[in-house]
Amino acid sequence: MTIKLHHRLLLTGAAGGLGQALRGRLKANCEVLRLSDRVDFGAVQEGEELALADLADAAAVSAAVQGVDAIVHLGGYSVEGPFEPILQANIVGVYNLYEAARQHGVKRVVFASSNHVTGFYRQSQTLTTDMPPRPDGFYGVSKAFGEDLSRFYFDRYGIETACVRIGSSFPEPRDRRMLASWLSYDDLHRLITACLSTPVLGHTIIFGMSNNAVTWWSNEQARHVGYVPQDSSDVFRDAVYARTPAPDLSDPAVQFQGGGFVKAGPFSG
Ligand code: NAI
Ligand code: 15L
Repeated sequence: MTIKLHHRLLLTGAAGGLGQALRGRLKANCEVLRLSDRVDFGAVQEGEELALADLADAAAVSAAVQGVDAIVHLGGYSVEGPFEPILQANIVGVYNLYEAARQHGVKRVVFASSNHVTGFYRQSQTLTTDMPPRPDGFYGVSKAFGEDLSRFYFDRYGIETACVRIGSSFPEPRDRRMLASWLSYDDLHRLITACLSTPVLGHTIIFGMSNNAVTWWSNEQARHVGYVPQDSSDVFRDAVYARTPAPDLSDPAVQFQGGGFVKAGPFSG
């Protein structure tokens, strides 16, 4: 059973894929779940409230943050793409969120970072959380900005953040790459719960992955979070191999951890 440590919890990006997956699960963590996105998603249920906000709109973000005890920040541009919308959603947006947290005294944030912060490391490497970012596009750069900004707000204002470098969180791994990067929805919820409940979080980077046999990432430096994954991509391995072609080892999408993101674009227009 999850202990309800928070009275009111804010979930941004609530209308997205992970937001919808977490909406029901996070009700176990709080008395009131405040759902935010820039798109409407219909009626709220018991124990929920709605705060529509575009992340680029500082006043709307401030109103969404006011009165909450902690934030799970999933909202944003979630793939590689042109710089301008990434700038607004992920760079201006994360600044607006942390300024609102500072002004309203919110002391803990779980930030949905991404494996694309380190997408230009090779699939033959094992990363620790203190290795330098090697973003694989504008999207990865924007998440690296969020990680740095949250570290500044911790050092200066004491706002604790877990930067969860989510791998690939979908119902099942879609290809061979995701056998390494997969994070089940239940493990994502376990990870967020651990980040919200560990006594001292500090500013922590943690890879968001299930207990997959093939892995590129070590969470050895984030043991204080207490995240213990229960699921594994291994049960999907045979089916994934059966439906996908053998990898072309000369393809950058196969060589690098970021997969297809490393060759997306250019988006300069
Ligand atoms: P998604 O694209 O399905 O959901 C993102 C949500 O953010 C959408 O509902 C969208 O309306 C909202 N949003 C976009 N721009 C906004 C803005 N300017 N203002 C307010 N809301 C805005 O993405 P998904 O898969 O649910 O991912 C959630 C978060 O986790 C994202 O930040 C993504 O970068 C991150 N992530 C997800 C991974 C995955 O495997 N699903 C992997 C790594 C990171
Ligand atoms: C991400 O950061 C994206 O948000 C998600 O849609 C997937 O593409 C994931 O990375 C991945 O690397 O599989």
